[in-house]
Amino acid sequence: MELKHLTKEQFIRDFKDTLHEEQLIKVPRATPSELFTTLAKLIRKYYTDTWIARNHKLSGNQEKIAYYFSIEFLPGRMLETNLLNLGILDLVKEGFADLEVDFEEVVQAEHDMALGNGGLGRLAAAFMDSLATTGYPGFGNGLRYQYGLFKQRIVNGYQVELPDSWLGSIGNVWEVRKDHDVVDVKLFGDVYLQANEEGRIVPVHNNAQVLRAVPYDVPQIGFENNVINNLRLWDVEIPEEYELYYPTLDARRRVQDITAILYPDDTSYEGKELRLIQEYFMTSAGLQTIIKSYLKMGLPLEKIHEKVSVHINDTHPAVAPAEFMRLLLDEYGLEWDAAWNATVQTMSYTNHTILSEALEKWDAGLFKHVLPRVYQIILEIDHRFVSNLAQNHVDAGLIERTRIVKNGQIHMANLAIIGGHSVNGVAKLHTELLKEDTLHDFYVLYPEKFNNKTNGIVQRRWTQIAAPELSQAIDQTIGKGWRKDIHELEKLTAYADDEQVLNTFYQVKKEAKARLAAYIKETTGVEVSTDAIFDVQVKRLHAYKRQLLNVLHILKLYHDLKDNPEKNMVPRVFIFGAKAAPGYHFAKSVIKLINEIANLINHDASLQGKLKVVFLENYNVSLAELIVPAADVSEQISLASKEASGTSNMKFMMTGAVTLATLDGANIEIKDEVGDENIVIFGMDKDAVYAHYAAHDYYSRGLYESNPVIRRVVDSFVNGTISNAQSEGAEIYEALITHNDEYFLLEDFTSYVAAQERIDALYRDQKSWAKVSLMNIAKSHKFTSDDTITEYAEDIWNLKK
Ligand code: 26V
Repeated sequence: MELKHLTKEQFIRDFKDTLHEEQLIKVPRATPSELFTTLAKLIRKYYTDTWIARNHKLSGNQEKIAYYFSIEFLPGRMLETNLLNLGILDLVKEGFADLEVDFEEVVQAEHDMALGNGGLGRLAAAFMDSLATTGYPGFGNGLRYQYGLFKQRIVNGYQVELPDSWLGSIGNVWEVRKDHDVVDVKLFGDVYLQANEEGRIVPVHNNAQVLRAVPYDVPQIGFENNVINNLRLWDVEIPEEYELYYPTLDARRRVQDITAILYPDDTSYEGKELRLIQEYFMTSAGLQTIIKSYLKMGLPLEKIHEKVSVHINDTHPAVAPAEFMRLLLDEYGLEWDAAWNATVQTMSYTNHTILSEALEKWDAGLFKHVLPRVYQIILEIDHRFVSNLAQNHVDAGLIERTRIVKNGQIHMANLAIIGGHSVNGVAKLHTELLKEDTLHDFYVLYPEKFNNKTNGIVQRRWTQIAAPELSQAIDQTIGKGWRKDIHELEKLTAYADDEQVLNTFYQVKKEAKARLAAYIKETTGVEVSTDAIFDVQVKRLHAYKRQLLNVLHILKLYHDLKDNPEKNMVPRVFIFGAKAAPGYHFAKSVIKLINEIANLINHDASLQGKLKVVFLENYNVSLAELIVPAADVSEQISLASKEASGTSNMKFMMTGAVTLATLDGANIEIKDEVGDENIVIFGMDKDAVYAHYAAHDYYSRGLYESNPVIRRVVDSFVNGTISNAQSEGAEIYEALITHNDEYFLLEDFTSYVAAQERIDALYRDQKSWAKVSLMNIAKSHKFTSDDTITEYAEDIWNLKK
């Protein structure tokens, strides 16, 4: 179906027909959910031919394909993105207006697809969009969890987690189940080696548990280019022929558990058997299908790397090199050297955190029990790695530090690096730190494997969809070309002193703030003024991200205002959104404290509305779309060196917030783009942080005792200032003083306060503020994931459009 020629009238007819056929009703009676399902079904009809054509073309052309393996994908809602990318978003909105249907209500009937925790999963989803938009053949491979990231409720100030049953009664309207592509995955059992008829030594795998992997494809529609790629998500089923092995409901449930939930923990690595099974299940299923479709081209397997790239997103799919070896050796009879060469050239790996605790290590006994044959192969890879280096007289200590299997553990990052040809970090500083610190030993061995790929965001979602008024203001200023070529945003720099333009953008921000203010009022009951600075920190709750530093500053402002109610300051609304991992005690205490401090401050009339604190529950992609365009200040205040990149920093910049940041992750590259005058930087840099580590000279109690401002703020956690949070307050006090403030909040506090004062001063001068804001929008095009993915495609995967 040629959507180019679709008219509003035709759309309305199609929509009414579909509603009639599918739901047997007319528009006025339909619920938002029925309207949503109907619209989704109609859109599917519109794009199906394009999707099929794309799949045919790719298999016919024999072009190289990249497969992005990720245990998380976090797309959020798909309806508006799909409509936008098909080029019919405005047409549908107009059609619905004619039908007197509230389009926004229909949008909200879609449940967020939240199969990810945070930045890593959102990045994977962004890459899917950008692969389709740039036209590269790139497919996603992941798990179809029954339950996504938990739904957060705040009860009495505490986080409570509820299951996110995102498939609900509608299911996933976009997916297509592909029964013809099922594969089997084997777990457990015993393996021994035996000579076959030809005298080849082959493994015999007895008593294995056989599971069926069933793929569901979710279309990834490129922006106005007729390209549709697949995101393939695997579900688990019991093969019919093995049903007798699962006679009880309990036994069946244990199988379903494999794809039941997304692990909600990004704070501590747990060597759980079920998680290992999840990782292996999606990796094995994906690799099996890849090999099968490669072989259909009639090409030799030892050259598979010429047509296939497999990308390992963080260590979760890092069993891939070993599983690929298993398939090539055991299932397809390749010799070791040919298989290893193909494997290394096929695989590549992205690291997403410098925290070495985050690199997965599996207990060798557990691994051997679950994956006996893969374990043997890993031992062999490790053995060859060690003896090869030893023959080349590599330092024994270096070999020991980089080998895969040691001290009863399997080091998955080591496998991903040794078994692949590329390792990348996600921002310049992060990649430098990997080279000089976290992965330094590998950098010594394989300098040529290391490269940087700074993260990016899908600018279309954060402007055209989340900020329609802003997008119109950009249209009016520089024309519509930026919607197709984001680099045209640079043209905005010519208007940095144009008062009329600045004023328009200032008003646009106000409108977004008004929308958020209404939501805040509705969900929390707190009234906030759009004349106040909207100061926003939204991201996972993590000690290293330092939400607590933000809290310390709020307490300082509170004390200042209590001392002097006439204090001259621009009113502030501090807005938080953050989920804590369910078992992360400290993070949950910070949430409780934010909520109690909000209670204290929001109910204190003596503050004259100069200070408000809001914690918005259940932060997710859809809520981000409401919050981000409404922010004046973007808080990116992690301890320098800890935030690999950050991506919300890019989203805020793109919608005209001023970044208040440490020199960490991609903040540094944002600063390089906008210049020192258009960003507010504070705190220690990475060298200062590392100097403390080297000298072991950080002493928070000293700062606390010598600085009365710090002392007063810290004391308010334990002296009764904050009600209903005694134990949490004591815990924070302990972390800061007794446990020596692991993330150096107290040292950065003073420069953070000064930076906040610079924000206050800048905001008073409306024109200067508007100029900084505009410059941020103008320079944000640097961070489009379309360009990031182009770099992956060209430098790592070697793809053609
Ligand atoms: C995991 C763990 C596990 C063990 C202990 C500490 C710890 C800390 C963080 C994590 C999360 C790692 C994966 C992740 O989500 N990384 C994020 O990836 C984003 C996309 O590249 C990036 O922008 C964020 O800076 C990075 O935190």
